[in-house]
Amino acid sequence: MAEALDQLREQLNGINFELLRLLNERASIVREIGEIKEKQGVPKFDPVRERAMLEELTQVNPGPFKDAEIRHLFKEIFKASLNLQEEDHKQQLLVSRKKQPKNTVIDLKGTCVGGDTQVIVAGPCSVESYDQLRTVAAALKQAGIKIMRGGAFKPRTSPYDFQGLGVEGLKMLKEVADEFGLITISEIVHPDHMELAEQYIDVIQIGARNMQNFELLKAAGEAKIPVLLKRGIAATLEEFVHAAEYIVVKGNTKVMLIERGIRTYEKWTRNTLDISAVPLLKQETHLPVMVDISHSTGRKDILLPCAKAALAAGADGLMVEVHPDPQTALSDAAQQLDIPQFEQLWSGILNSGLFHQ
Ligand code: PRE
Ligand code: MN
Repeated sequence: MAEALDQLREQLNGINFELLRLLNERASIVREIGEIKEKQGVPKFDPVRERAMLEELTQVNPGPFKDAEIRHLFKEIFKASLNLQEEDHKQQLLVSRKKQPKNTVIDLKGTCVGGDTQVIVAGPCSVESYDQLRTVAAALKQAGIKIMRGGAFKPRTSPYDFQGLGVEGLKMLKEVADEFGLITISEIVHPDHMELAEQYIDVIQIGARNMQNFELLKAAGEAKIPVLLKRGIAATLEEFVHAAEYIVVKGNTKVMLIERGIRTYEKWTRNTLDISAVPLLKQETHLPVMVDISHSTGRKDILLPCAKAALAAGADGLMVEVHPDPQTALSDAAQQLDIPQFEQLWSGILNSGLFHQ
């Protein structure tokens, strides 16, 4: 008995190998057909041809497989064959790893993002005063941190909330950054403001609410300085990656992505930090990927574990909001760290062994 079973299995093994060989031989021919169809500009999917083949096969089917099973099996083969043809000619996005296997590394005045080292971007939610900016800038400088954020144009949920200092805010950022030798990031909300950005800041941020503002993305694609693109509050990774493509296709290849939490039913955090976005974006694109631990959580008490998770997942950088006196902040008061809290977070990050400078 046992011997018969072994023998039958041995026979099946042989058939499996034969089927495997035949399936792949078929696939090679399918590929050649795909090439011809591509040249002729005709659709790869040919339901008439598929139906004709199924008809022929069921007509000569000797069993024991029923016609329905033969149809099912061959439909799977056709589906896989079609996938192969489409895969061969799929237009690869410029931002995709398939198009460019090597990481894009962005050099910000000597500080590289997307290479072997990580960066941290810190600063207030909004630019409010020279005093405020100088206090933060001094703390960053002291900590050896090079990149400062600060919002001048604030797209707020309510029109009655503080809307930012506008151009004045950008000028203040530049003055203080020059004084302390820092690199600056600030959000731009209007396509006409790209030259203004080039004049006063080092990196243009496109905010979450504008991730699919296509005219703004196109304008950022024509700008001469790098862009930090935030993931929209309800954007899929597919939409996020395509938003980045809008910028890159216009010629600006210096794009960094930043996961900033997505809207879910969870209320204990402001948004839900989608950690899986980090390895997925690193895998599917060649762009630097950062994580905004402040806006994703909206809290101050879980920043270190979230920062560690982001770094462990492969993030190229972190963003965190810091304000000299968060209670009086004109925006995002609840989530901004004061300077001692920030210093504590920073030493936790440095001691984690996950941050390489
Ligand atoms: C093939 C693949 C996809 C089409 O939908 C129909 C048939 C197949 O696998 O047999 C091959 C093919 O492209 C073709 O015969 O035109
Ligand atoms: Mn903010």
